[in-house]
Amino acid sequence: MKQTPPAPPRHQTHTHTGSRALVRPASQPPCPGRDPLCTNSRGPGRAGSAPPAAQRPPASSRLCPPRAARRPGGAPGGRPARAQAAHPAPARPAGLGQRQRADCSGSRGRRRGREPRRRSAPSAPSFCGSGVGTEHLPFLPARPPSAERSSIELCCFAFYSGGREADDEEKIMNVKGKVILSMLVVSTVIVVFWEYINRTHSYHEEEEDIDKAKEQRKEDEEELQLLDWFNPHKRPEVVTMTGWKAPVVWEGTYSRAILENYYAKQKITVGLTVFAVGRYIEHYLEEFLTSANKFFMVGHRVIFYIMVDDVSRMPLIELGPLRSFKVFEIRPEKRWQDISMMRMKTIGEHIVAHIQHEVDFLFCMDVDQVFQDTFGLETLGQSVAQLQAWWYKADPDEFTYERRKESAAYIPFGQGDFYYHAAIFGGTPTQVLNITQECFRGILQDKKNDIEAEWHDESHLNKYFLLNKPTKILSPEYCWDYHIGLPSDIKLVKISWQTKEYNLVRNNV
Ligand code: UD2
Repeated sequence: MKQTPPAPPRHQTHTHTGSRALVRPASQPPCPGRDPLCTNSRGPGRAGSAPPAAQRPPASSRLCPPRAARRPGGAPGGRPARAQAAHPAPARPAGLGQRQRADCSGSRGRRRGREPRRRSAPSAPSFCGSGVGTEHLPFLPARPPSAERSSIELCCFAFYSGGREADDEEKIMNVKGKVILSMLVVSTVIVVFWEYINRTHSYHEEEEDIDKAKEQRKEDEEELQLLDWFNPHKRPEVVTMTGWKAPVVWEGTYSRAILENYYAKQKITVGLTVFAVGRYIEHYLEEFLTSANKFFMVGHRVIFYIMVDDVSRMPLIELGPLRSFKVFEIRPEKRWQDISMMRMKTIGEHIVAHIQHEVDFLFCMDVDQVFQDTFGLETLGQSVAQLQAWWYKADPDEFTYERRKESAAYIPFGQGDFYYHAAIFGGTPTQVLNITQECFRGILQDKKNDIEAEWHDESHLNKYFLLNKPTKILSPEYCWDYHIGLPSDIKLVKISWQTKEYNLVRNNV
């Protein structure tokens, strides 16, 4: 099945989507009229422009509907600007209407100024706007004050009354408003606190899960060592075991059947990062991915992490079952040396951001190479290094290590185990994170000191593996250059170098 590359999961996009989801619609009209609680007491008209009493329904029918019907979105009209100013943007929990009621005292003040104290002052407290205010009263049929009060009171807690009784009621309503407001504040605090507790809890749980997985992987690794998957004596003509007892995997030294049986229970996922910037996309990427699809961890779940500087130029690739890929757009550096070195930074960032949760093992490879045969389970380990094809028989003093003391990659003569190739390295996400972070630290230090290691990221990688011995080493069969020829110890080439056409693919040579 042809798979088209998905849109690169740019962080901005996620962030944008996320924040959009959080944003409340700009205007949520609570209900028509100026006040959400007294909505249809006035209808859409402005204050002071109420229809004559004859045209209006009797007072009882002007009672506010049940609160639910007056909640945001219930009717057209929208909340007037003034009301919005009194209730700024933050989303509120249930009980919004009550809060609004408490805030409505603003309209009361204004009203008070226009009406004689005798009539309006007591009436306003919890009036919630202009619905049944003093301006209405002249249009009301004449009724005894008590009847007037009781009917209007039902509506919006507003009523017309004179004297001390009304003053008392105003006070009561003020107190009620304050109580409701306090309850709202307390409940908001509780909700926020609850959310915080929940988040912290799930974060710790996640951390614990990761620790458990790490522990489990370590146990698995130890268990694996007891299995008879590796026999160093099968290839006596080459180095198959390091001084620190790490296996050097050559064709013929491992039993893939034992490993398949062992990993069948584990259901592992293996990641593979590859970078193609500039002309490396057209020149190498398709062949690399097509061959990786065919030979990399066949029968196991694989995620290809493809870093390009232009996603629109991604080749269409046909992936087999259990294979998926993620494409990321990265910023291209001007110099090829920086493109190569900055991979360390980018890989580290992606491990932290998501890869650590997605795979059990991770490999990082150059793009200018092609898989030729199965690159399988025998390559998996905590930290895996690759022997450089041109140097695997040489004496360490001949290696092209960085020899200048000023560089962070410096390795003095007389030291060194192997010359490792930066075109392939891997391990568990934690170990690869450490590798990339340490190498990038060295690269940055060199930049600060105005020095660049002779073989760039590869020099820093060699320094890293000198100080932190790899737990597994791959023979040059895993990354062979046919320009060397085909000596008898190279039994089966798993990956081969592409011809280096630097003048065609690099921006600067
Ligand atoms: C050698 C090493 C390589 C690295 C480099 C540092 C081999 C096969 N590889 O590679 O691992 O240590 O030396 O000097 O010997 N890239 C781009 N666009 C560019 C430049 C680089 O995508 O314009 C990426 C690409 O994935 C490439 C990798 O960086 O495979 C390394 O660059 P290179 O292959 O040009 O460097 P090379 O062959 O000297």
